[in-house]
Amino acid sequence: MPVSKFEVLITGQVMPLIREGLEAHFTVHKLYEMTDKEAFIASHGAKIRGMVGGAGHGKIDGAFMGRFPNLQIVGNFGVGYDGVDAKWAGEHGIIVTNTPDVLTDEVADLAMGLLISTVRRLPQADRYVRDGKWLSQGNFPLTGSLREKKMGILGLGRIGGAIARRAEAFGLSLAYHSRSPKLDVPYTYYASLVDMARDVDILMVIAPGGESTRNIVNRAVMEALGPAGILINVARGTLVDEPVMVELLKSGKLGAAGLDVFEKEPTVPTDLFALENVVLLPHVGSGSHYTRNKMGQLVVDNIVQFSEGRGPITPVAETPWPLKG
Ligand code: A2R
Repeated sequence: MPVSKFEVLITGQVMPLIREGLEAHFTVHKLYEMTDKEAFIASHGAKIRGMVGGAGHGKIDGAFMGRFPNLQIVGNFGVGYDGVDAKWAGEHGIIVTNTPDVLTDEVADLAMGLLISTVRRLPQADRYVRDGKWLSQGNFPLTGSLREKKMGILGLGRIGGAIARRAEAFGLSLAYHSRSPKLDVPYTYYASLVDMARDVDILMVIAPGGESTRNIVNRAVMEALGPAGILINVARGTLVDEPVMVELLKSGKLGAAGLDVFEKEPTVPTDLFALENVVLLPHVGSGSHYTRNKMGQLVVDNIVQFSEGRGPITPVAETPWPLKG
């Protein structure tokens, strides 16, 4: 039974844990099930105080949030919240929450798995067995190695730090690039991404998406990484200039890539399908039952706690709690 007049809109499909968790506390409206969404917004928009984004809805931008005059909080499923205009929200007194920390180790595990898969060609080796080539063509070709390699991490935040700790255990030398140097880590800081790319064997991308990082991994960076270089992206497709990456992978000017994210998901550049020097994953970084449940619960808990006047648990940087002004 709903226990408050705090009404919540879910814009697209979400996991049942989120929908049921919200329904236990609030009157919940599912925009994605409505045939006449415009009519609903016109008649009920003013009642909506909480919002949760969902698959297939697209960006929750200022124009959309502005149609809900009493909107107070938007819950984002994921640590990356480039799908919500948090700056606009902050300027209009709306809190945005994300799901940091609970997915850090899962994404870091995936990043290391993708790195090893790319260097040691595990998916290619699996295909080799399934295609009967072990029998018909003999042993699988030798691969690259992680031994004596240096990895540069773009974005040494929560997840980048967790990847670095794992990489240390694998014996990799480490460097990083972020907006500012971290005082408490022993890794080499590069103020210039292209300089770091020139000095490392592996570039691990794990910084936020959005306009400030769009195409930060550009032609100069990928050419600096070079023909033996390995690019791993577990952040957002927008950080890498995708057409240039495809061109460099095809021509051999970039050695290999392991990609969990793409610019226009779920569309992946089809040129990549024919390349043997890439490993492609369908954005599964946090995609375990365990971690997705933790993320979903945090989405619910943020809105419940906020509705009870106790403030959000994990507001994003652009909408600190309590809101200023
Ligand atoms: O602000 P800094 O100096 O602490 O650096 C952050 C870095 N970063 C950037 N580095 C270079 N150029 C930029 N324009 C830039 N903007 C941010 O990314 C920090 O080292 C890192 C982000 O760390 P966290 O905020 O702790 O994020 P977390 O939880 O590690 O997740 C990273 C991303 C998400 O935004 C999703 O897109 C993806 O991983 O799943």
